Amino acid sequence: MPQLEALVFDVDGTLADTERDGHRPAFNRAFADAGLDWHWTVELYGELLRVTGGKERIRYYLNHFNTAFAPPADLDAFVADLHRAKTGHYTAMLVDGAIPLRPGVRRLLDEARAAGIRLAIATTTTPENVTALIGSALPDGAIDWFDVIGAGDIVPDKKPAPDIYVWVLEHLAISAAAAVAFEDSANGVASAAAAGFANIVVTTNDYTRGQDFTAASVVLDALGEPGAPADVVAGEPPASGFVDLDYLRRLLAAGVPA
Ligand code: XBP
Ligand code: MG
Repeated sequence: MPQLEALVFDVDGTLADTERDGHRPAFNRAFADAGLDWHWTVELYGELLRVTGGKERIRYYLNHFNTAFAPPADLDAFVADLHRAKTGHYTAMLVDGAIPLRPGVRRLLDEARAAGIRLAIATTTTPENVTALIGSALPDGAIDWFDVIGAGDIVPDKKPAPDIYVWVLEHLAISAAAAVAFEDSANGVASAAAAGFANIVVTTNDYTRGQDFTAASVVLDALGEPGAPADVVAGEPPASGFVDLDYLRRLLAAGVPA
């Protein structure tokens, strides 16, 4: 039976609720800077989240929601410039510590580190955004808690493609059977499952609740904390009320989706 060796975390929506009040306003500020009258509302952004990757999301918006816009000759450079400005706004926002980690995340990171379980990140977001969030929400030097950080354009195809999880597993030099993936979205679950993960813990949020999480081991509203148990949507509830290493080891032993 495989031993638990690593926890692999998605970032946006999983480590922290970054989309609605972080990435979305950062996109809007970049649009305003560029003199564009585009505005991504909370509702529209929910539609746009169907596509992962900020540059890909801008193109998806133009192709499906703003077809009247006459694109400049060099669309790649235009999108890249907008996205660079957006990353600047987003990381500046995080310097102020504006977006905390989700409940239970810090507790689980601490428990894993104390037990010698390795930590990794598999995300679609830009690497600077990961550094900024970790720097803002965790103690100095916490970026080094993570052995492997797979982010952004490091792989050709973003989630739901398996590329980023495959890349992280290769760099951890372990098999998917010895790891647990933490996700918040159907795109993320599809990516991890296609990379071979059987152990996938989903914590939903306002944008992802109700998505298809068939390939997940368990679906909860949060990781939970002592005294603040998680609500379990599908799968075996943690006996303690919150996701801890003991629960994750049981998942690994069971090895079957919810
Ligand atoms: C995250 C994303 C990212 C962020 C924005 O998806 O899709 O695009 O929304 O960051 P996941 P960038 O949580 O599944 O990894 O603008 O840097 O792409
Ligand atoms: Mg996510």
